[in-house]
Amino acid sequence: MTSPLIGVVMGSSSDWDTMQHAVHILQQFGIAHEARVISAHRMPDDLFAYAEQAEARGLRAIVAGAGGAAHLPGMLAAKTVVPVLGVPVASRHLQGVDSLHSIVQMPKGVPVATFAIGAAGAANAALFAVALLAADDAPLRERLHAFRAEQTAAARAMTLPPK
Ligand code: RP5
Repeated sequence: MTSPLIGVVMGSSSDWDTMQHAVHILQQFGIAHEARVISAHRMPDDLFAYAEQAEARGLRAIVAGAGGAAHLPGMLAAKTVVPVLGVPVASRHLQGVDSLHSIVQMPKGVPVATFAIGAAGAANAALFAVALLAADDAPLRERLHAFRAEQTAAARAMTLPPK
């Protein structure tokens, strides 16, 4: 079995609807990855263990999604130098603005790269992880160029309803 290069973690199985978009991108690019639920406040010891082992396990980035008082990405980043890409999951009461502020407002010294709320953020976090890996993987970089070219072609082919 190939060792995962990218970890996708989330605070609850209820985050899967959002975080599956990150996993789909990694599958599309054929990136070895793993997906796990690690709740910062319900499984703090597991969070610490995951972060402490991430570097030795060969993880190159961790995509971490959580909602509400979303401390999972920040606490992972506090315990590892592996880049953490944070995805704010839309919450029921504040629609993810709480998650976004919790993740993006890291104090100086421990960065979390923060993406958009919801599915777009999850997909973009995974695409960013692919770009990180592509820095020293020429075939992967070619696939990333092809992915962008497909999007360009699709946008150019867009039509609007007649007047
Ligand atoms: C956070 O609380 C999770 O990331 C999730 O977004 C939110 C709600 O979790 P559940 O109550 O659905 O398990 O920890």
